Amino acid sequence: MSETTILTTTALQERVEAIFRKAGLNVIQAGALARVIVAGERDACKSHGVYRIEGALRTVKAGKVKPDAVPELALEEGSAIVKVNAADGFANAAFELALPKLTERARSSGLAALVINDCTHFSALWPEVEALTAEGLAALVMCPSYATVAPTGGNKPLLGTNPFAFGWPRPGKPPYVFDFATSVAARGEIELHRRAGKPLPEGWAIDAEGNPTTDPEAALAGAMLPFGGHKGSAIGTMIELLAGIMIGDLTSPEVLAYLGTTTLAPFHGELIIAFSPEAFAAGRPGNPFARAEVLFEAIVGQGARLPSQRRYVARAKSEAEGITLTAAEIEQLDRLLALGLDAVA
Ligand code: NDP
Ligand code: PYC
Repeated sequence: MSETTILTTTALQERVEAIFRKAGLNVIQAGALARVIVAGERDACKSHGVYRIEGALRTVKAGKVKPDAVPELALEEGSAIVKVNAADGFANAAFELALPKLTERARSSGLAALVINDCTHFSALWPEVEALTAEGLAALVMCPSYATVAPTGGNKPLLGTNPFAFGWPRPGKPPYVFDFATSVAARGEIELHRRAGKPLPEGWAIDAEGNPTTDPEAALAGAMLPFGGHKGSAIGTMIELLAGIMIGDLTSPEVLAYLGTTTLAPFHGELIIAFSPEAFAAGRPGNPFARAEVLFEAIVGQGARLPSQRRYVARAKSEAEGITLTAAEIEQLDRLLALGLDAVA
């Protein structure tokens, strides 16, 4: 068995933050990015954990994200739309800045939306969702990525892997959260298969000629497929419309044209909608949280599991025992810390 190292979340946070600081990120960008990457690793979401650091640094080095960006909040009195401009920095710092206002407005109006513009977003969406469920709010989060997915019936990359996430608060329990790419799998999973020299499961991708493939290289050169056929294709398209065109930001094909590559983290916008279940249910019978518990119990009662349960189990283990990293991952962290941007091509 290869050697492994166990780190506490605090120790990993310090290491990842130090890597980003060495690469020239300011305190708010470095802190926010490290928090989502460490959370991914802690929750056993390898496709959005420490493996993503290199891509973030590559994007900084290519000049496609501003490492010292200071996001700016734009508030219109009485509006349910909170806007934050990430100022060409990472989305995560902009989200952290805008979260209190989004929460306040969702509570006072029952519903509020946060628009993040001009941001680079490469992380999972559940950190945003969980920040809102922790405030007793339900949440929907979505963003485009870059054109890598063929629409159902088509054979060329057009839509992004466009992640879509939802959360519902559960008093005294971890929230109900799902978070998935609208492609069969996240692109990060294809890259992890390529690195491990493993074939892809059938049905994930087509090659550049439009033929089904299980070869990760051929899939990266061809196109990924939407989940659920025409249904995933339609949801992916909706995300381009709502979290791209509607908020005046880039769609996935525009992102790819702007970056010219999928090896850098995508630059676009993000849409976050927060709901107060109490405000929506006011005047109707039953407590929405208690009624939701009946539904969750019925799901689990059939032997099904709730989404995010795997993550919560992994989180509890990481919190109790620390986060296990392979020797190769530790070596990579050391290299990135020692060399900064010189470590990436
Ligand atoms: P998965 O298919 O691994 O998981 C999707 C969701 O389904 C998770 O909430 C998962 O919970 C849940 N789930 C999985 N299996 C079951 C089951 N048997 N029963 C009930 N629930 C289940 O996710 P993807 O590979 O599609 O996406 C991975 C991540 O990639 C996401 O976090 C997404 O945000 C991110 N991503 C980010 C992009 C970006 O541009 N920023 C682009 C695309 C993806 P659990 O985790 O507990 O297994
Ligand atoms: O895993 O599909 C993905 C992805 C694209 C951009 C960030 N993550």
